[in-house]
Amino acid sequence: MRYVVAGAVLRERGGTTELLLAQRSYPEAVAGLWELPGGKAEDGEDLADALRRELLEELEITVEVGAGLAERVVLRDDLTMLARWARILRGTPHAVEHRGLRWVGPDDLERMARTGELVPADEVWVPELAAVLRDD
Ligand code: 9L3
Ligand code: MG
Repeated sequence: MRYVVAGAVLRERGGTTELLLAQRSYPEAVAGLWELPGGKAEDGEDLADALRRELLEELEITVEVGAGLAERVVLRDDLTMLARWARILRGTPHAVEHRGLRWVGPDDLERMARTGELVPADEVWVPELAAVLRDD
């Protein structure tokens, strides 16, 4: 089994919590849609290490990786995706591979889910993400 690990990167802004979304530039089917950034772990690679590596490559940020979100997503028979909470330790996110980046609150996130602006595979996380964004 291979794993894709995605980061639910949070920041605090003026007493509210925001989530980092990244706009995919490929493949064609999902180009323009927004996702939790991340990518495939190498065989045998620790999943937290894989997420730190992917976010450094894709966004030029160093993150602290926290707990996992509840849901896992089966992408293919041999490929499962999971998400971990993360916070930036160093750097400012830059869209190295993505078309764009944005920080969203719970209302933005839910609106984007309703209007089909999120990558379909990531929609399962919206209730948990929105709940934490409202709670914090
Ligand atoms: N994927 C879906 N949602 C995400 C991420 C990071 C990835 N939040 C899917 C898209 C690709 C596969 O996982 O089919 C590998 O991701 P990447 O290496 O192209 O980012
Ligand atoms: Mg990626």
